[in-house]
Amino acid sequence: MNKSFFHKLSLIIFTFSVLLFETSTSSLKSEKHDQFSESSKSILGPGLNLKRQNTKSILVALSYDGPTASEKFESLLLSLNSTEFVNRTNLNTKYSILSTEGGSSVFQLSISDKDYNALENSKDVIYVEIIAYNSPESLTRGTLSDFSQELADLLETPNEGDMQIRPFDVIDAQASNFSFTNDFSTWNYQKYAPWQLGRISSRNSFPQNFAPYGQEYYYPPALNDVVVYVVDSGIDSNHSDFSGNVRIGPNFVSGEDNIDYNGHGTAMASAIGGINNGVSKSVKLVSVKVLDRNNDGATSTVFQGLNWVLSDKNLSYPNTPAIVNFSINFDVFSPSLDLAMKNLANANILVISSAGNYASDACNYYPGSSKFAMSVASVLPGNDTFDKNISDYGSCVDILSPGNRVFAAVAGTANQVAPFIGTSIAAAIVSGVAALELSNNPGSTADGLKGTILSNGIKGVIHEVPENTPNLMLWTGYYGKRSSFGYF
Ligand SMILES: *[C@@H]1O[C@H](CO)[C@@H](O)[C@H](O)[C@H]1NC(C)=O
Ligand SMILES: *[C@@H]1O[C@H](CO)[C@@H](O)[C@H](O)[C@H]1NC(C)=O
Ligand SMILES: *[C@@H]1O[C@H](CO)[C@@H](O)[C@H](O)[C@H]1NC(C)=O
Ligand SMILES: *[C@@H]1O[C@H](CO)[C@@H](O)[C@H](O)[C@H]1NC(C)=O
Ligand SMILES: *[C@@H]1O[C@H](CO)[C@@H](O)[C@H](O)[C@H]1NC(C)=O
Ligand SMILES: *[C@@H]1O[C@H](CO)[C@@H](O)[C@H](O)[C@H]1NC(C)=O
Ligand SMILES: *[C@@H]1O[C@H](CO)[C@@H](O)[C@H](O)[C@H]1NC(C)=O
Ligand SMILES: *[C@H]1O[C@H](CO)[C@@H](O)[C@H](O)[C@H]1NC(C)=O
Repeated sequence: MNKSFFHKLSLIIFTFSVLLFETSTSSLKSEKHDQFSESSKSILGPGLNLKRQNTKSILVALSYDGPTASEKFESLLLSLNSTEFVNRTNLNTKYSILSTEGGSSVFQLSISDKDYNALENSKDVIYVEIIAYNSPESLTRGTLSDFSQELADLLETPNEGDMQIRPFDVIDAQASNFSFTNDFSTWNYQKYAPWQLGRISSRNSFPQNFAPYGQEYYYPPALNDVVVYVVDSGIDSNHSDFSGNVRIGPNFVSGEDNIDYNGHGTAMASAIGGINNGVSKSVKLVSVKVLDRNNDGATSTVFQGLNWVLSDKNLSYPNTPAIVNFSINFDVFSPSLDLAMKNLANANILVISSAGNYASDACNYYPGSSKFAMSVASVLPGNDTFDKNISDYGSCVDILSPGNRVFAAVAGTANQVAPFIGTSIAAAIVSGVAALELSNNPGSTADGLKGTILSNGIKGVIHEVPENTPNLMLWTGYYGKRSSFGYF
């Protein structure tokens, strides 16, 4: 990406982590993706590298800021009276500084059990956290035959009403309070759009329309630039779904180059801002790589990625509101990530999170359960039914969005797409809508943005929504004419 590209950004979105927006010229956005896998919670990643049985890799946060932080930390280590930390001259080789932000400093080091216990009880320590490898829920890859089989079934038992191309002239009009113009003649139109885009730009569903690219997508003109940071496994910017709107940012994964070997980040970015598959086609996506080829990320790596986003935003767009797309779900609470989330909230950055792919109570996972996050659960294609096989549910869910067999780009290919399954891609779609609103209302606060998306959700149309879960379907506000639907 050349520099002028960035100077024009007005919004920034991260997929894994953060979406920021800015007010004036161009928009850049990126998203993170989520993934699911029942077996992937708290996987011990290949990089954990425990040196000895009784040694832990930890993060330590101190309530010190600024240049004295290292000094304070070193004297803390010396006060442990450990054979490991006897020597002030080489002490600085024993740890690294991850952050001196938000009134605290965070250090990473390896430490024995005994020293760990002593450290935990030290004065001035805010928290000590053992570094865990966390897998976001994996995105499952579906196949096109999932759709064609449905289609074949339909063709065998044709239902005239379902198969015809119908004029969509009866409009269930209802004004939204999105900041978009409701002169729909100025909106953009994508024929042969994937189902997820057809669904969010209509108040009505298209019953039994399983055609992969058989719907129409209407979306408002972008007035300001939006930037999305996709804090994820990277983005394959060479894929044809991206047209130069991707900036490859930093890579925090050691031992891997800055390529998306997993495909999660690329799918997220595509669902947010891909030319063919994305909700907000003019956003700029910034890749922040924190997940490895197995889609694992250490708490420390994720923490660094989120902090980088904060400082990059501060540096480049100090007065720009932002959104963070946090598609990674953890089954353990992490104090350092909580701190990062709090810093994002303080910076007026909305965090959009997947509810989780465990088909259980979203309140048991983080950050979906966090009050900082807007949490997204998943809806099936074709029949407006809650994805009860996979999606987390419950009172911690804020909104429902397409999350099963959502079409997005496949990393490592020139132009392949695939249907992806998981609440992270449902969250990516919400991020795309957030980016659309920001593009038209760059001054929106994080709370205002969340309020706008929630107040325009369609109530009560999704079937089989579990108890205590809001029956609220994502909607972009389009209620203009459609030419037709049902191209198979
Ligand atoms: C370290 O040794 C000093 C001096 O013997 C003692 O005052 C202090 O309590 C010891 N600290 C720990 C953590 O054992
Ligand atoms: C302490 O530092 C000195 C000078 O770098 C070194 O020679 C010595 O081996 C160190 N001692 C320990 C216990 O690390
Ligand atoms: C894009 O393709 C080029 C040439 O094959 C390669 O060097 C580069 O790493 C690719 N970029 C990404 C982000 O994968
Ligand atoms: C943001 O930038 C300002 C001014 O450059 C600086 O004082 C502040 O510490 C920065 N904050 C963060 C979180 O980087
Ligand atoms: C909805 O469609 C899915 C396929 O996408 C199917 O598995 C499910 O049984 C359907 N549910 C209902 C209630 O029709
Ligand atoms: C849900 O699980 C059931 C039982 O395994 C399966 O028959 C059905 O196809 C699944 N539905 C979807 C939409 O994946
Ligand atoms: C739309 O209405 C909701 C609920 O009253 C509010 O939170 C939000 O700020 C409004 N959005 C706009 C753009 O006016
Ligand atoms: C946030 O990440 C989730 C996946 O974890 C993704 O589904 C969602 O779209 C992202 N939202 C934003 C605003 O980037």
